[in-house]
Amino acid sequence: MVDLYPSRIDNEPKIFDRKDPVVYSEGTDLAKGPLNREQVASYEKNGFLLLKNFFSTDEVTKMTGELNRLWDENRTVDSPEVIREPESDEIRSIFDAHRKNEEFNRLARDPRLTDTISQLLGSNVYVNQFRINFKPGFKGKEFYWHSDFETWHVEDGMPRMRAISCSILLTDNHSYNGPLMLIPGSHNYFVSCVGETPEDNYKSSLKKQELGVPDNESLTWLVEQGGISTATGPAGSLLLFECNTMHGSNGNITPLPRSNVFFVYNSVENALVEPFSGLKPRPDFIANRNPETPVLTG
Ligand code: AKG
Repeated sequence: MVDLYPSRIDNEPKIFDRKDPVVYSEGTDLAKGPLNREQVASYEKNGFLLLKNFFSTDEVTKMTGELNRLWDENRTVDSPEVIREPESDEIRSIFDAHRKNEEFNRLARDPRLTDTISQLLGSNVYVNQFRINFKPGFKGKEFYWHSDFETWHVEDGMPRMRAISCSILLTDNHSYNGPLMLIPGSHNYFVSCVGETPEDNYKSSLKKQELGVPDNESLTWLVEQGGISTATGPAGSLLLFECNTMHGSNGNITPLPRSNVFFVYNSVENALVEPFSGLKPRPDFIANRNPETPVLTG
């Protein structure tokens, strides 16, 4: 397959124009919702959309209960799905919990999410990845700037930009406890990064990403074009962001934890192929290579 978005190949970083639509539905399919015209236009322009108070207080209480349970259960568990902070044993992320946890499994199939993503991606969708990012008070470390698509393309073989992350805020995300920062409009450009991907890069990159991150000049250019937005809001808010939107977050030195869950939905028409790095694919708990067992819509 032709590599439309080559990265980690050249010695010099480059910026390419996006070659894919941002919103795939058209006409009556697009108009039937759930998002209204203004919301779709805002998502298309900025590469993300924040829907404050999307989930009810009861729903947030249930999800938070599960989150705390997963945190306690995995505190000392040595499992590949549980990623720890680079300089401590605190949990940084838990992957794939939606396959075993009833509440997150139900949520992954919630039509309020899947219908919205199908509306934007113009097809049925499946869960390509699920992760919880804990950012505990005092100790939660940063996530450096990156486009998820760059990694998913190079390391997982995602062919086109046709995937969306749904991030559910499970604690209040303030300007000061490490909320997600996004560069509006950055989804329209692909930053081709430098560096060669080693085998099993994910074992270090999920703790601290050093490859597949943009160079300072490209990042400065993107920020000059679009500025920086922060996705702040109360627990229960929903952030949708396009797979190529440049984003990152600072560490959390406040006492207030910041925990968010992420469902990544991919179009069934964009199933993963061989990684463009030429290396073996990352494990299934990071990238689902089997859309036939979808969490689906229609
Ligand atoms: C990632 O997990 O790839 C992120 O960029 C999340 C950053 C965050 O949780 O602040």
